[in-house]
Amino acid sequence: MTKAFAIPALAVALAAPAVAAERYEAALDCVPAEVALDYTCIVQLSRGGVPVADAAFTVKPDMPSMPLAHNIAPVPAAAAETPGEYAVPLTLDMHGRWVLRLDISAPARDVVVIDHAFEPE
Ligand SMILES: [Cu+2]
Repeated sequence: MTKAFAIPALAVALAAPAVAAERYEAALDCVPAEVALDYTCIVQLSRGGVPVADAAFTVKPDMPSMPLAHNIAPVPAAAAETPGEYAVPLTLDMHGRWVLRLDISAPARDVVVIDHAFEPE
């Protein structure tokens, strides 16, 4: 009985280094706030399909179609209640297609870019 439990635990321990080498993945869900061009976004951060809790990152929006037109400062992400979910309040300059650059500093450095169309609702 004890051995049956010990084997899965060992398998997880051996798999850990492989997971650590994988890139982060991010899913994005943004809801327009009451003020025009304000959005409340939730980022789901994962690595190897596993939610990443206790991450530190900023989100910088930019418009690929309008180089140098916008200069929005990076917004720090705040951990939400669900592990792996982060709240990011964004105030944009206009509607349209934006690219969000996630600059992740912890638990491991990485950059993830998300393409997203922000439209009025
Ligand atoms: Cu623009």
